[in-house]
Amino acid sequence: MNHSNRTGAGVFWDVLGNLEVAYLFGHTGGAVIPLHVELNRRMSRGERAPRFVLFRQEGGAGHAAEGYARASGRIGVALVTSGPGATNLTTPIADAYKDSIPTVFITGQVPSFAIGTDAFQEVDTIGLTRPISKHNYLVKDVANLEWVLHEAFHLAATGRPGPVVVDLCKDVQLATVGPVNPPRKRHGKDTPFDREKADAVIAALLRAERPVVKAGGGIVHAGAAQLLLRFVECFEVPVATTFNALGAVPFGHACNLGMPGMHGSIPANYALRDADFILTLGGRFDDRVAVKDFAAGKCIAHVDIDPSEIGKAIKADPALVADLGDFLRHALASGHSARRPAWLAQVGAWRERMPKPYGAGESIKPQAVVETISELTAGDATLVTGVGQHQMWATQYYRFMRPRQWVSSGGLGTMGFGLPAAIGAWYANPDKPVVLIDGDGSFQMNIQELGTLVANRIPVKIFVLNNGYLGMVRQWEDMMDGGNHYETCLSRTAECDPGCVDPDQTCRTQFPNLTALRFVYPRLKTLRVRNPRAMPGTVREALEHSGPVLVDVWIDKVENVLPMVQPGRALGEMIEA
Ligand SMILES: Cc1ncc(C[n+]2csc(CCOP(=O)(O)OP(=O)(O)O)c2C)c(N)n1
Ligand SMILES: [Mg+2]
Repeated sequence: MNHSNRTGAGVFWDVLGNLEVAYLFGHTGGAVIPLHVELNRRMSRGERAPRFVLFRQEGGAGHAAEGYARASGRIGVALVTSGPGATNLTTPIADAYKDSIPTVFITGQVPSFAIGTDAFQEVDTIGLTRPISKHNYLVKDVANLEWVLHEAFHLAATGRPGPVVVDLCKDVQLATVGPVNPPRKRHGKDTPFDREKADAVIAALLRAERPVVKAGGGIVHAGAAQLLLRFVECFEVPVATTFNALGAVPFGHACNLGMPGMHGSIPANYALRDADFILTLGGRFDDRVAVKDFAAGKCIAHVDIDPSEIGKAIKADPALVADLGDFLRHALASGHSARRPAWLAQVGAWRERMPKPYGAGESIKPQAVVETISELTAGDATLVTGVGQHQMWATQYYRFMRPRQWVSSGGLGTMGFGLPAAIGAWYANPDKPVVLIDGDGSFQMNIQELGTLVANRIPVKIFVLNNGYLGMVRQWEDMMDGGNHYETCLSRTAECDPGCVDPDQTCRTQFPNLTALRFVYPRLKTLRVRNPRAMPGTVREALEHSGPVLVDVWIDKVENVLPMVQPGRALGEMIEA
C-alpha cells in the first residue's frame, strides 16, 4: 500500500475506522489538534468517521469511556491532550484497571524532540500510568503508529481486559508516513485448555455437600452469564454474584444469593459462611468479600483467565487458568450433574430475607426509592451510580435481570463516576432507559457533565439521594468512631459548631439548590421530593419524561446501610439490623 500521502493523524483515524470504533469521549488541547483537524476534514467530506463527544472535563470523558465499555462489552475510547489532560484522565484509567474494563486511553504528548525538556504541558504520562494500566505505549516514530494502535486495542479486550494507554507525540500526528514498521511478535500463545485440572474442579464440586459459586466480574467480561445459569442449574449450586457480576444471574432465580461481602445479602453471606466448597469463577477475592476467616475449613477452587490471580489473596486448590466459557462448556459436556434438596431448601429460606425489610418514617427511605425505580423500570434499566451508601442500596434493592445493566465503580470506588458513566452507558445502549442513582456528594464531583448531557440530548434519569452527608463516611463515624461527624456534613457552614452531630432533617439549606440547575442547563427538567407519599409519583413522572431529568430526593439523613460485616470481622458476625 502506498502511504506517502498519509500523515500520522490520517493513520490514526484509518485504524480506528477499521476497528469500527463508533465513539470517542474526550476533550481537546494543543497536543491533539492535528487529530481533530483530520477528523473534521473527514467529516466535512462526508466520510465515515467515529463520533467525538466533547466532555467538560477529561475525568468525565474517561468515565464515559468506561460506562460505554461496561454497558456494551465493546472497547471504550477516550482522547485527551497532554499534561493536565492526561493527569485528569488518571482516575478513570485506575478505575478501569481495578474493574478490568476494556478501554483505550489516548493522550497527546509534546513533540518527540521536546520530551524530557520540561516543555509546556509535558508530563510523563507513561511513568504516571504504568502502575494503573494493563499496558502503555509512547509513540515517538510514525512508523510505529499503526501496529501500536492495533496491538493496544487487541490487548485491551483479550485475556483479562483492561485499560491500555497510547501516548502520541504531536510531531507523529503531523508526520508524513513512510515505510511502516511491522508489528512486534511478542505475545505468547493462549494456554491450551487443561482438561485434567478442569475435571479436578468438577470432581471437587461433586464431592461437596454445601457448594457455593462466587461469580466475579470475569463472568460478565467473558460473556458467560448464560452458560453460568445452565451450570448452576445442572449442578444445583447456589451462586453469589460479586459487585462486578450483578445481573449475571437474574434476581428471581432460585439459585441467586445476591451480592456477598461487607454490605452483602443475608443469603450470600450465610451461604458462604456455611459452605464446605467455594468455587470462584472470574473473581479476585477482594478484601470486602474475602473477609476474616473466609476460607477457614473450606475447599476453595478458582477458575480465572489471569494466572496472577491464582493464589494471590487466597490459596485455591484445585485451580485452573482458562477462559470461563471454555470451562463452563466443558463442565456441561461432562455428563455430570447433582441434586442437593436440603442445601437448596436452606438457601430458599435465606432468600426470603432478600432484600432485607426496612422501616418507614416521616422521611423518604432510600431503599424505597430504589425499589420504586426497580419496579417502574421492570428491573431492565441500565443502572449507574456514584459511590457511597446510595450505591450499596442500589446493589441491594434493584432487581437485576441481565449482565451489563449494572455500571458502577467497584474496585476503586470513585465518587463522581456516575454522571459521565451514565452518558457513556447511554451511547452504548440508547434503547434501554439509563437511570443514575447518585449521592449528593458524588454528584457534585462531576456535576459539570450536565453540560455534556443536555448538549447531546441524552435522556438520563438522575435521582440524587440527598442526605446532606457524605453518608457512607458518616455511617462509619457513627458505627465505629463514637458518633463524631468529622467533615462529613455537606450542610455545614463556617458559622456552624464544628462539633455538631444534630441530624436535623430540614438542615440542607447550605446545600446547592439542585432544582435551580434547570436555569443553568437548558432542557434539563428538575424535580424535588421530600414526602414519602409523594415519592412514587415523582419517580414515575421523572421516568416518563422524554428528556434528561434530575430529581432531588430528600432522604432520611441518618439511614444506614445494613447488613454490614464490619472491617476485621467474619461473615458470621454480620450485623443484620
Ligand atoms: C473521589 C473519592 N473521594 C473520596 C471518597 C471516599 N468516600 C467514599 S463514600 C464517600 C461519601 C459519599 O457521599 P455521597 O456521594 O453523598 O453518597 P452517600 O454515602 O451519602 O450515599 C466518600 C467521601 C471516594 N470514594 N472517592
Ligand atoms: Mg450523601
